Parts: sequence; structure tokens; C-alpha cells
Amino acid sequence: IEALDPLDPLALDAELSDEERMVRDTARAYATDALMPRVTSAFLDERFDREIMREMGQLGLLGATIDPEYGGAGLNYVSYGLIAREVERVDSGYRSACSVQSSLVMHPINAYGSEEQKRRFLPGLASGELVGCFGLTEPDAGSDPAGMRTRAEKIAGGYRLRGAKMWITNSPIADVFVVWAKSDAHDGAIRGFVLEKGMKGLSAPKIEGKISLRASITGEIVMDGVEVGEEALLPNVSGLKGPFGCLNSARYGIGWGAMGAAEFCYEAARNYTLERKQFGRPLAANQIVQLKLANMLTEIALGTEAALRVGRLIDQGRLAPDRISLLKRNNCGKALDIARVARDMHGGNGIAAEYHVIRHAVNLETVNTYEGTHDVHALILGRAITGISAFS
Ligand code: TGC
Ligand code: FAD
Repeated sequence: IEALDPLDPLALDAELSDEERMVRDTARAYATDALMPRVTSAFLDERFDREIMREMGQLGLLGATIDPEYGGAGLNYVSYGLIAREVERVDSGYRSACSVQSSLVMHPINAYGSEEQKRRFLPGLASGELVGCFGLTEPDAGSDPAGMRTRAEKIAGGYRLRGAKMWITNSPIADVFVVWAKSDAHDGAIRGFVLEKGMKGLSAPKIEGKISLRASITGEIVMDGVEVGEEALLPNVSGLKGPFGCLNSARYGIGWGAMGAAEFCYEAARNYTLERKQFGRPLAANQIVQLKLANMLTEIALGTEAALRVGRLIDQGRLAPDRISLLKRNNCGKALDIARVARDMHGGNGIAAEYHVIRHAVNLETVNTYEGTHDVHALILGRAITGISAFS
């Protein structure tokens, strides 16, 4: 009889290829050795260390699925998910930096860009020499991006962009801005533009005072009549399917990443309750504590298997957005529950930064909200189940 491994209950490790395990181990070693030692001070100081992008770039963790011809690692989507899981085991904000660069900046340039745009931007983004950001959300258009106000007005030889984007990961340190705007020259269709730091009229003020995701830098993008040439337009996509195509990839990665954070919290709760004694015996000897650990392990086992299954389907060319909504919604919601329970199981120590569980819990509040909120993904699934859209 095989004993259950409390750290790998459904033997997921055995389902990975040698290459996938190698990628996972590389990401885990980097996250443990380089990210974990700096995360507490970064979170407390509300600071993102720019150097992290170069470090991740050197290890091939940025744009992992992009062709090596453009600087990527040419890996499959399962490997990309495994990277997200290891990075988010340390902090959701660090995974955010990696997701945005890979799925929301490199992916659209790779999938919708001209050959010139790909050669110009992808190698620098892959190495981490350039930092990218993705501007879809606006102050008055979050869950409903079709309501965006940003406009691209046609001018001789190019476009003039006006508008503001809100809650944009990495915008204050970005060199490259992928922004989405309604374009007059294309009958008001939503089009993507690649802007660059230093353009006249472009600024990206930092949003201060976040209680969640403090080790990630977030800002606005203000476009006050930014004039760009025709070469800034992403030529090969039109409409909301442009930004949503990027979100498919990012949401899938978050499905894995949230499980990494959950695994950290479960393991911390297991270790803590095994060591801590009250009433003369370990906390873990109590039925109610074992029930909590059993619930955590079950959700993690099911969530990671689901992430692997969705990744395998994407790698077979069977990407289905509704399936990704199921994964993103469930894994983020379960991870948040697990982090909150782990926090409780640590008692008073659970609120101390050095035990990390409260940091994961407050981070996962953001992870449940961005890339489509928990409820918006329920409505996407509801539409798939019933054929009736609750949005309009
Ligand atoms: P809807 O009518 O559903 O669709 C409009 C067009 O888009 C197509 N489409 C998709 N294409 C590819 N993938 C998907 N997932 C797609 N979903 C929709 C659709 O086929 C249609 O195409 P066409 O050719 O017929 O025009 O649009 P809607 O306006 O009714 O949308 C409703 C809803 C709620 C599904 C959508 O607006 C939504 O997903 N809202 C959530 C917004 C969101 O996720 N924002 C994320 C911002 S980025 C971010 O948070 C980054 S955080 C990063 C980090 O730090 O990690
Ligand atoms: P709203 O859309 O106003 O939603 C508020 C509440 O209403 C939610 O509970 C929601 O579920 C609910 N709701 C909305 N519509 C419905 C409905 N039809 N039925 C029922 N309930 C509904 N965006 C980017 O473009 N790029 C980024 O890099 C980025 N990074 C982010 C980083 C952070 C730290 C955060 C917090 C956000 C980031 N976002 C980014 C924005 C994020 O995607 C949005 O916050 C998210 O899509 C929700 O939009 P909103 O905040 O406007 O909330």
C-alpha cells in the first residue's frame, strides 16, 4: 500500500516530464534563495526591487512560452504554470510581475505584433532589461472594459491617445506600455498600442498605500495627447478579443500561482500545529485542526490537478476561455480561504510578518479581484452553462 505524501497527495510530480521538473526546480531554487529573503522587507516598505526582472530574465522565467528566436525559452504552458506556482509560493506580487511581463506584454506583441515590433521589444522584455505593463482597466471601466474612455484619434502618420488607465501593475517602472484604446480610424474598435517611456504626454504615477500586494508596484497610466506613429499600433488584432486573448494566458498562470500561495500556507499551518503545544499536546492532535488541514490538502490537490489538466489542454491547442475562468475563479477563491484559515491556525503569531501567512492572505484578496473578479468569472461560467449572458 502506497502512503499518502502530505506534500504531493495525488502524485502530481510523477505526471511531469523531466524538462517540466527541471523548470519547476529552477524556479523553486530561485524563489527560495533570492525572493524569499527579501520579501518581508519589500512588503513592509511597499517596494518592488527592479533587479528582480533581470534576475528572472537571466533564468528564462520571463516569456517562457515565447520562441527562442525572440529571446523566450520556448517552453510549454505547463512549464509556465509551474513557474507561476513557485514564484507565488513566495509572494503573489512577484508572480504578478512575471505574469504581466510574460502574458500581458510579451504575449500580445508576439501574437498581434508586426515582425518589427517583435524584434524590437521581445528580447529586451525576455531578459528583463525592459519592463512592460498592460493598460486595460480605467477608473470607470474595470469589470466592463468595453466601457473604456481612452481614445486613439487619427492624425497624419499615426495616432493621438488620450485617456487614463488605473491599477496598472509595474506602470511606474515600465519602459513599454501595451495600452488598449477605442480607435476612431477603426470605427471605434478597441485596438492595442505599444507606447514607450519618455513619450511626450505619457506619465505613470505610483498608487501609494496598498494594504495588499505591497511587494508589487502599481500605478496609473496617463495619456495626455500622446502622439505615436503607425508603427505603435498592434496590427493583427481588433476588438476586445485582443486584451482577452492575453488575459486567457495570465488567468491560467494565476490558477497555478494561487495554488503555490495556498501550498505555502498549508505547509506553514501543518508545521506550526505539529510544533506548537497547548493543553499539553500539539495543536495538530486536535480533530478540528486535522479537519482544517484535510480540507486544505484536498482543495490544493484538486486545484493543482485542475491546473495541470488545463495546461495540458492548452498545450494540445485546446484553449477554452470558459475553462480558464473555472480554474482562475476556483483556485483563487480556495487559496484565499486556505490562507485565512492558516492565519487563524497560527493564533497571534499569524498576524506577524515573519510567519508570512497574513501577507499571503491579504495578497490573495487582490488575486481574487484582478484578471476578472471571482463573481465575474462565475457569470462567465453561468453564461456558458445557461447560454444567457448576465452582463447585458
Ligand atoms: P463579450 O461580448 O463576452 O466578448 C467581446 C469579444 O471578446 C471575445 N472574448 C474573448 N476572446 C478571447 N478570450 C476570451 N476570454 C474572451 N472573452 C470574450 C468575444 O468572443 C467577443 O469577440 P467578437 O469577435 O465577437 O467581438 O464581452 P463583454 O463586454 O460582454 O465581456 C464581459 C466580460 C465580463 C466577460 C469581460 O468584460 C471580462 O472578462 N471582464 C473582466 C475584466 C478583466 O478581467 N480585466 C482584467 C484587467 S488586466 C489585470 O487585471 C491584470 S492584473 C495582472 C497581474 O498583476 O498579475
Ligand atoms: P468593479 O468592476 O467596479 O467591481 C466591483 C465589484 O462589483 C466586484 O465585486 C465585482 O465582482 C462586482 N461586479 C462588477 N460587475 C458585476 C456584475 N455584472 N454582476 C455582479 N457583480 C459585478 N488592470 C489592468 O488593466 N492591468 C493591470 O496590470 C492591473 N493590475 C492590477 C493590480 C492590482 C493590485 C489591482 C488591485 C488591480 C489591477 N488591475 C489591473 C485592475 C483589475 O483588473 C480590476 O480591479 C478588476 O478587473 C475589477 O475592476 P474594478 O476594480 O473596476 O471593480
